[in-house]
Amino acid sequence: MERLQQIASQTTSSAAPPALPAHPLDPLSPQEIQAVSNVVKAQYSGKSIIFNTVTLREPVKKAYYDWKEHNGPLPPRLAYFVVIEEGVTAVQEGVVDIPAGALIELRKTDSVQPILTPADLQLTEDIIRADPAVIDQCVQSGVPREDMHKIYCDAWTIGYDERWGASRRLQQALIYWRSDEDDSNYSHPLDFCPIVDMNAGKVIYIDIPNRRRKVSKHKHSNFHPIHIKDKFSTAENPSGFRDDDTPINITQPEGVSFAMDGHVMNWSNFKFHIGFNYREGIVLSDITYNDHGNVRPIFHRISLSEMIVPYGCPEFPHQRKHALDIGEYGAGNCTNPLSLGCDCKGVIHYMDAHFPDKEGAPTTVKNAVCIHEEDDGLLFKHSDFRDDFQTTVATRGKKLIISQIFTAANYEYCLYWILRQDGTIKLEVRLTGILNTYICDEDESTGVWGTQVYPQVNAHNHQHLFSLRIHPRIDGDNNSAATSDAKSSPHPLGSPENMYGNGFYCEKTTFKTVKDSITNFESATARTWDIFNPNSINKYSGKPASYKLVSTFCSPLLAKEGSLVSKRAPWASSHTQVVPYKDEGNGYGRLYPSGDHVCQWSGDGMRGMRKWVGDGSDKVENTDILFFHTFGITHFPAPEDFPVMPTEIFDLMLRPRNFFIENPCLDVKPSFARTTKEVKAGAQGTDTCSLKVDKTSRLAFSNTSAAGSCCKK
Ligand code: ABN
Ligand code: CU
Repeated sequence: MERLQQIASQTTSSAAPPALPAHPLDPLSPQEIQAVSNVVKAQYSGKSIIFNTVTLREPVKKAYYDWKEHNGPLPPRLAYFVVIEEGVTAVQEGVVDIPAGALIELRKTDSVQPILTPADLQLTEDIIRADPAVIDQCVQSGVPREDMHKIYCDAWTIGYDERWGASRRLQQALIYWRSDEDDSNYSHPLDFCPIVDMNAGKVIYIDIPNRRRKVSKHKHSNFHPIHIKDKFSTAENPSGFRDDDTPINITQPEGVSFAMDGHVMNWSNFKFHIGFNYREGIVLSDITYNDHGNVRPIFHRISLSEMIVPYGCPEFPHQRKHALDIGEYGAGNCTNPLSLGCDCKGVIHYMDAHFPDKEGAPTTVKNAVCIHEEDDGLLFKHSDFRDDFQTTVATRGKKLIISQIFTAANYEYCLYWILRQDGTIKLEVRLTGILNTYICDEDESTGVWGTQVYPQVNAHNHQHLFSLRIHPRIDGDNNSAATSDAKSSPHPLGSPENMYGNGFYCEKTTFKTVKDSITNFESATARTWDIFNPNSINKYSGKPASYKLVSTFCSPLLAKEGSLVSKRAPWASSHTQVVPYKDEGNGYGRLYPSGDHVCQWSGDGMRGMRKWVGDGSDKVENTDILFFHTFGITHFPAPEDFPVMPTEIFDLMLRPRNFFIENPCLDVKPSFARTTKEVKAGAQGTDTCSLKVDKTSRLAFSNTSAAGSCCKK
């Protein structure tokens, strides 16, 4: 059980406080991070500490809207921190009031360990390279003693191993040999697994399999231009790259159509705040839509709150491979700096992200969040067949994309939050990077648990499951949720109610309690889920204003109930859970469904989603709710995924239904439109797609101008 000890403390700093941010949800500035570290260091003076986390403690919802909508005071500007103290195993966490320069909370939490930071991961590699027992194992694997600089490891949190529990801060080192520095290392996994105590700075154990395997001597498979040349170069094509690659650019001759006021975005009737933190990465808050002058709230907060990548090989110690990447490493901590024209194409606005280093000094990931627009194809179109489609309207849309990419050791997760002009919000995940690999002997079968993707390289089956946390605020705070199933009429063919047998309808089942909300995707009924305000009724349809969650990439969790994986991810066994919102626990309420601290949680006890679900009796109808959605894919690796995976794409969307009284994007100017009367009068109609406006569209195989070619004249 978690032991929580409250230590009263009021350490204050005399230094001038840093400037307040423009908006209470803005992430901490570098100056604020430094100010928080100073307060924390003063508290721990004379002790040896490492900074693990310094981040914004977001204002609770009520304080935020009191300020925003009711002229209330600015919510307190608070920071949450975690430090690791030499010789102390517990998580030491607290809260600093930044303007006051005061430590206002400090506590120790046992039975878990703090999140791993990128600095922790790098340290482990140095530790294992210098360890005599690891060196011996490398020699047994066929790596010469003097080649330890060629040994690399992906340092994973141990997950949970009952031999040590949470008594020490542990990592499992998934270990590889790099034949040379440009080898990605995943072609040459080794067969043993050192366990490293992070605080002691040493290897405490090595898991060695019964069957020993010598490191593969096959040349590594790789993907950089130099390797492509090696693989595919010919006399006619020395580079080895396919030669039909002409550039495609995104141009916006008049600049972007969004406006940013600090972190607040205004785009095509949407207004919202873009936040970013060490853990969830991008957070979208206070999302509203301006419905012809009526500013309507939609969502209070949306983020990816957790994920799990459980591997499916049942042989020890592979059961430990189940990364809860958001809670154990952080989608923010692992985020990449993005580059213009490569990761992000077009006219880009970037946001940096700031984190503390080990000493508590601010560090910056430049260009952590990319914000840009792209063409979104047709938004709507109709032509009248009666005059050969000359009466027509064709309106192109654009989309706003807020994205980040984080590297979870071997994998890259590219996250795109996409807004459409019809009020839809999409989340697209692109999964790329490199498979996690394990060695197999030349004469060994991978069995059903993995696939040989390259000689002597076994890639185990695994899943990528995410928990999307939605805090809805559709037309107000009191919302409900329901399943929405396509059902055929219950009445038999030939009956008076269904004489011709063709009847079907949409069955909505509203969740009254948390228990009702534990549901799964059903492909047979094309199940979607509605989040709605029962008090805001559409005047045409008579149905409540809703946002519909359309999500079909819904793999079931394959680990058994009661397994370590299912216990540590209590949210992953069902595709939805709805719980009441509460300002409780570690500050801002109910954020993390595998608990506030995930590393080395055994999965026992009441925390995260298990605690929030409780006995399932909490009411979730017409109240302030949190909607959690588990989605993702099951990955059976194949050679096409190696040596680097072509992006695998999965997505979901939240669409307005019965929210507007008509198509909400009728006011987007069409590319081309002519009414029947205009056609008859030979009039021009509306034309924004000819080359008078679009200077770049042209015919592919002609140099002549194609002015007006998109539209029949
Ligand atoms: N996929 C596990 C992981 C993530 C980040 C860093 C190291 C390991
Ligand atoms: Cu995968």
